[in-house]
Amino acid sequence: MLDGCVPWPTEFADAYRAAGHWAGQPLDVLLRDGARDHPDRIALVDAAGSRWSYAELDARADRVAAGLHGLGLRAGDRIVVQLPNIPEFVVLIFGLLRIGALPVLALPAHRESEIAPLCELSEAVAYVIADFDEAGYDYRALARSVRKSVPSVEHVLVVGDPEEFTALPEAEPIALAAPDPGEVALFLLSGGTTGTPKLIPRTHNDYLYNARESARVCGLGEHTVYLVALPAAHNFAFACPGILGTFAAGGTVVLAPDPSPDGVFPLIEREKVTITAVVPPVALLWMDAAEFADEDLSSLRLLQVGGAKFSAEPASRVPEALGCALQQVFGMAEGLLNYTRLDDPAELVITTQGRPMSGSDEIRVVDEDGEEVAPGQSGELLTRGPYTLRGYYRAPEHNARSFTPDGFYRSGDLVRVLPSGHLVVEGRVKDQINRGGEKIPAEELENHLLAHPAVHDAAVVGMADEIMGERTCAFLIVKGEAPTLREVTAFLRERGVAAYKLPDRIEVLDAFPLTTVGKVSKKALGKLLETE
Ligand code: OOB
Repeated sequence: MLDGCVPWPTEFADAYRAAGHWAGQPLDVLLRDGARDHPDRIALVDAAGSRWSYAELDARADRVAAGLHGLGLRAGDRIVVQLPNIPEFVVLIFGLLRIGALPVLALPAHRESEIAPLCELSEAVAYVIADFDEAGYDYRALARSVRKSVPSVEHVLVVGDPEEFTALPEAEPIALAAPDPGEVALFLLSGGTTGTPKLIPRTHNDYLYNARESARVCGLGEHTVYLVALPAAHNFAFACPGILGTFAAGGTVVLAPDPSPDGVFPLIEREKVTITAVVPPVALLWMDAAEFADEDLSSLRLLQVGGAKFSAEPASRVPEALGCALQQVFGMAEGLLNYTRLDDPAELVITTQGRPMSGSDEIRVVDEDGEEVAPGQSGELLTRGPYTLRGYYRAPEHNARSFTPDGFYRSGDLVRVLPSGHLVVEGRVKDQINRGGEKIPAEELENHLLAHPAVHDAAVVGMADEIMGERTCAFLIVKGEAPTLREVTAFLRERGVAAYKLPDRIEVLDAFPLTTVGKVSKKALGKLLETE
């Protein structure tokens, strides 16, 4: 495996192959096979209504692959991709897979403080952006500063007006060697808990299994019309089953620019969408909006909800409010996926976050000492399996903490396992805030806050919120006059911090409560918010 990655031990790799999980094919077969078996079927539709058949998409991916090769991109090169939900995202990913170059999937919301470290860590040779996003943000300005601070970035490729940069290149298709299926195909971003980004290597074998098995578990088929409402680059929308799973099933992918009911409902009606995936706050919004909507949503069969805990009460209202079934999904970019099944009793679908996708997923629930808890008791979820990473990219010290010696990933999630094998997520032990599915590593935000001249110390915690699940509160110890929330967020924006990571509230204290070993007690800080 690529230098800086941790491979599965041989006996595990052999077992996953023997079980048929690892097919020994490049991820790219998802499009190649579709173009061969049903060339004229529609693979992709954008918000404006443009359509590409499997054959057309395949041909365009070949042309982009040749164009990228012509620019000098080669197998093993890392390319940071930051695109909205546009057809070029799909074309580019397959183009990169065909030359064996490795996409690093950033989110459209990321800004300089996320993109620059990402380019640095991956030693990216290229950075791909759109000219503008829906709200008019100009990514070329971001690219200018990234290029200045990260010398490895030779090419900035732009979908739209490139200005001084390069347009996404296309050329006559060329013959290219197929990549080794055991190798890394792409990198996903971890939600993270530390001050620096973590990259998750996903191999052809493991991600192909992730997509195909998700498609099977979620009942996808050739009549599936999957709506991409979340960012396409997020694992959930990309491969759980998402875009890749829909291609695996020979269905149609429809791209929505954003998840607002105004944007999405007309698309559901126009394209007769059958399935989509959202985070809990979006599900709540859709349920409220559906009551007054004129659009016909009756094509919708399944709403997948995940990324953060979806409470039982709204979960129970989904079928009535949206006229479709609910599936709860508890997943992570690191690998493990839990799905409630289509034939599960309603009680399990409403009150659990699903059970592991694969029979080869191994689950352990442990207490603070790492000892397995009694069945049904709550503890930290550890996992190992055919599509769960064995280590983050180039992060040996972090890996020593995030994995057990026998290769289990420490998820940082508190769960309890029911006799049926279904998991209930009860909380978390990792220092991260989950703001409606968007993950904020506490340490990273604290480091940015500490850079403010009036901040002596900072500790961020989540505060319960009915819609978002959690919002972010920054506790500060200040030097001199305390800054206002407005000043703090303006300062963070100036530093290039993504908008979703900005604190919703600040509280100034004289001192932080400490634990018995003298660390800042986030538990006690959380209690301060509860007792209001
Ligand atoms: C998904 O992936 P990530 O990498 O953005 O975040 C993973 C973390 C989990 O460790 C857990 O803390 C939280 O997000 N989470 C949930 C959850 N789904 C994810 N917490 C409670 N209930 C749920 N249903 O978020 C992700 C990846 C693939 C599919 C779905 C979600």
